[in-house]
Amino acid sequence: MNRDDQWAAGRVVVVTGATSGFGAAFARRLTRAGGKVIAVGRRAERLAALAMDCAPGSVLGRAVDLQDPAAPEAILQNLPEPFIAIDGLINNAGLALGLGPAQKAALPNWETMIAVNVQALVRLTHAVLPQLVDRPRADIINLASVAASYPYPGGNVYGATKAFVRQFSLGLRSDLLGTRVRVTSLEPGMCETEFSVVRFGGDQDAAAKVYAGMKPLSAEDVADALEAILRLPAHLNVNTMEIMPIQQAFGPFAVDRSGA
Ligand code: 8X3
Repeated sequence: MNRDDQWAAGRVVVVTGATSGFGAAFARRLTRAGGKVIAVGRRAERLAALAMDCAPGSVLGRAVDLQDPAAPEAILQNLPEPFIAIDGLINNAGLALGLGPAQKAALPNWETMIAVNVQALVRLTHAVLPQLVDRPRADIINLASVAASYPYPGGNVYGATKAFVRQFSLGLRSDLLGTRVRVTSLEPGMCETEFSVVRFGGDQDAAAKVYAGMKPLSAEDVADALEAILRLPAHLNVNTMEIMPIQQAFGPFAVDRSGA
């Protein structure tokens, strides 16, 4: 086995949002390469299906709702021996709710995005960090978004939560100087997963329109990016990585020309 093939071998990685999309793809990728995954998600049956799909004994499912303040404890307590030495945390769980203007948004949608994308992420990171700093090598990969850096109409609180994730990741880099913990803010653009179905409250047609006539990223593409980051030598930290489909780019500034 050469050095590159060992990028996940023997590692124990917590992956949140593992029941679908990026999270499930990350879990499959890590376990295929010899890693062990503590897979976190709300739906126990999906976690069981994921475990069946991966190498026997390589996935430990933790069915918890990350909005519960007790979630980190529930994830980390009584870990069986093969999963004790956590050396990776992939904070992937997150969601967008709504794409309407801020002045018409439902406040509960904003609160849920903040609870999952920000609050739950910092809680779990806080709980896992003391273990990571003791490892000879460890990684935190936080799933932000291109929406962290580029505002777009209707992105309001979603983009703001992802800007938090990006800045929190960079802040962690500052604080973790002197440890062997690498931190990356991974920032995908348009990707066809359940993301848009959730954003539009289950409206499949509205979700499909988002990707009409273009080729979005897939969860496997984002797993490729994750693998590329983790394969890099341990002394090299990717601070941020933005990826977009080639058919997505930036627009001009919007101007209101309804009269000066
Ligand atoms: C979502 C990326 O470009 O669909 O995180 O807003 S985009």
